[in-house]
Amino acid sequence: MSTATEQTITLHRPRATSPAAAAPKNERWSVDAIEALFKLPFPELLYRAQTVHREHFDPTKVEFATLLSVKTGGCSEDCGYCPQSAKYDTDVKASKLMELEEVLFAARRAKDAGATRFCMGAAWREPKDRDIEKVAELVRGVKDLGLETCATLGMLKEDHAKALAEAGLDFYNHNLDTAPDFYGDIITTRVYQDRLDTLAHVRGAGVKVCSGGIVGMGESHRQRAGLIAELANLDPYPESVPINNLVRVEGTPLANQEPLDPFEFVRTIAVARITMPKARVRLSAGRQQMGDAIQALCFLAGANSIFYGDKLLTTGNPDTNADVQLLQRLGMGPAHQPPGRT
Ligand code: SAM
Ligand code: DTB
Ligand code: SF4
Repeated sequence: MSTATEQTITLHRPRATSPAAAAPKNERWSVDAIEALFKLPFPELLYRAQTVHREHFDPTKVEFATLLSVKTGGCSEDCGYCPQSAKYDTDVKASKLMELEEVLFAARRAKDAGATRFCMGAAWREPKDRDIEKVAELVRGVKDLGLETCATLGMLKEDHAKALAEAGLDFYNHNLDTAPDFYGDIITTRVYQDRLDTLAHVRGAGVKVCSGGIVGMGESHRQRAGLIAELANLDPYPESVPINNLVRVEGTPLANQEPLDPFEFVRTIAVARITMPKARVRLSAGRQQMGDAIQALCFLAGANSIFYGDKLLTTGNPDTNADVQLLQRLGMGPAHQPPGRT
């Protein structure tokens, strides 16, 4: 068994093509090796993460992805973190799928504000045939605006993945959420293998995979390593890896969960960067509660994507001005300058 301290960092040449152009290839990671990375002294871990990051990306550039909840609340699943589950008494009101024009209005606004990717989320266990037809229409419309498209609709069957691919879907987001041995503590209405099957259907249809997880749900140190091992050992590993810090929402079973040490969150980003060198590692939910200094550390640890816009799905996110200013203060900027901006 190799430990992280023994492991040498493989240095790759920066690629000529865009980072998401080809599916990333894998090195196999043991949970032990990943746990050893987590245990490195903080400066050593960040140095390693930065070294890997710079081999593949410009460390001053951050991708902007905007989220829109196209179908909110009333979900039949019991995910313990989620304010959209019908099983919990939260402030979220259930609504039906948004109309095309409403979605396009939001997508145009996101593009004008500088987003390059538009991610549509629906509070479904899984979409039905008629839902897929409607979402395919949304995907075509958003794609026509010149944005990258992403959807997160729950479990996806093979034929549904193909239909979305044909409509022009670039990415599908479906998170593994946590380690296999902690999963049953958080969700009982579906199993880990369902998640892996969905990711296989997405890959099979030629859609790029966006998959990550949530930390701060009461998982152990080893279980955080276990989540990263599952993601890094997907072959190929995901092109996008959202790392969410639990947003504790009143009414959910995790509302009173003890917050995670913010440095442990930064470590999770660093370990994701080291084990999935070519992925976009997205600093996702929880930024509003995190403060500028921890976000800056996350960028130093290799995060190079954020959700951009003042709302995630149902909870708050820093407003776009705050994000632009934070990046300016750090001498950083968006990965793709929108037309007309300098
Ligand atoms: N219903 C679909 C599904 O579960 O795949 C799509 C939407 S679901 C809200 C997308 C992801 O948001 C979840 O997998 C979870 O990782 C993340 N999420 C939901 N609630 C969260 C919370 N309170 N804090 C952090 N992340 C959360
Ligand atoms: C992901 O990993 N995080 C986003 C996106 N994918 C869909 C969702 C975060 C949701 C946070 C809670 C809410 O706003 O409802
Ligand atoms: Fe439903 Fe998705 Fe929330 Fe789970 S995470 S309750 S599947 S909306």
